[in-house]
Amino acid sequence: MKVIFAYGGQTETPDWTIPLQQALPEIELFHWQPDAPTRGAEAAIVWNPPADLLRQEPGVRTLLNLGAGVDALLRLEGLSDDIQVVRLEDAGMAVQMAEYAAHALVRAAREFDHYEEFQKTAQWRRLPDIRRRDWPVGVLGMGVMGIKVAQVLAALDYPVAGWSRSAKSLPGVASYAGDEGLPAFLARTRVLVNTLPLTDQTRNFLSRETLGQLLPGGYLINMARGEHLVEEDLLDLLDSGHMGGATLDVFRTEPLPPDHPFWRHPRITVTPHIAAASLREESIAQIVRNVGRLLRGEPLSGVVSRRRGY
Ligand code: NDP
Ligand code: OXD
Repeated sequence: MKVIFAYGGQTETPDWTIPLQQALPEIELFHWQPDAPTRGAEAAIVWNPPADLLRQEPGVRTLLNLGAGVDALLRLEGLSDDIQVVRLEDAGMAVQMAEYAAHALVRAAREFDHYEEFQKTAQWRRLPDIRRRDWPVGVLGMGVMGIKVAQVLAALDYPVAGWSRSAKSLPGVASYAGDEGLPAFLARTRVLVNTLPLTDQTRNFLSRETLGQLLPGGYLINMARGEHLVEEDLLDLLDSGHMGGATLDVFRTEPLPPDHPFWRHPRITVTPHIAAASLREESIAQIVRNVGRLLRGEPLSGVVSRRRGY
């Protein structure tokens, strides 16, 4: 079986292809090259593939994504319904997402920004102790990422709830589900952590309407996709004082343009889409297992539902 490797339009990524080829001697792995003749690939291993991938290789019937989110992949030109899209499951990312959320939450709740300021003027000054019950956390999306985030924050003794399409049963984490569960979930939440996939249902989800229902002093941690957030609504809610701050890892336009107001906003922290990186060894191991299943005609793990969009 021939498999094409296309990583963000780059033609050389030996770090990944050499171990993949070594682990899978039964496949012929080749790099995508712009304007190359069709090689007859049946599967493709991709991250941000070039738009003409499927035109160049029309025989591809399986796309193995080197990331968890498949929103960009589902917009790929020529993606017919009979092509299966497969994502990475965890691959070392969930614990990093949890770490990122924990860092942002603890920094806000324990007021570490203030202590940083005090240090600049050598002030030995103690702020009032916090009460965890004043910082209830709500995790949007209780999949591979959301569950780990919720578990880690609950282990720090913050009151934690999760919201997803279907209800979950997780010790120490309250579960809210579907449209019916949303108002109560938002009304008990101060720190909202987003781990939803980007779909037609979740685009622009973080808006005046939803963020406006958070407890006063609300705080947003967006680690999922920039298109979830209506940017002007967040800025308005920060200006009005309803929201206390935000930590944002993902943006509608990446890289975030230098003149974007988020860069200089005193209560917004920006990071460059680094909440979690798929770990090379674990990712390669997952791809190898799935290609093995493909060769044996078995169902793959991590297949995306085209109907749900995740
Ligand atoms: P999963 O598919 O495992 O989980 C998705 C969760 O979202 C599920 O709990 C699902 O509910 C819930 N959900 C989906 N649609 C809705 C909806 N309309 N209403 C309510 N709940 C909904 O995804 P992952 O946890 O693996 O990844 C989540 C996202 O995290 C990725 O799509 C990606 O965008 C982002 N990500 C960002 C990274 C970064 O570095 N910034 C790194 C890795 C991922 P149910 O359980 O009922 O199906
Ligand atoms: C992913 C990401 O979806 O890094 O894996 O955002």
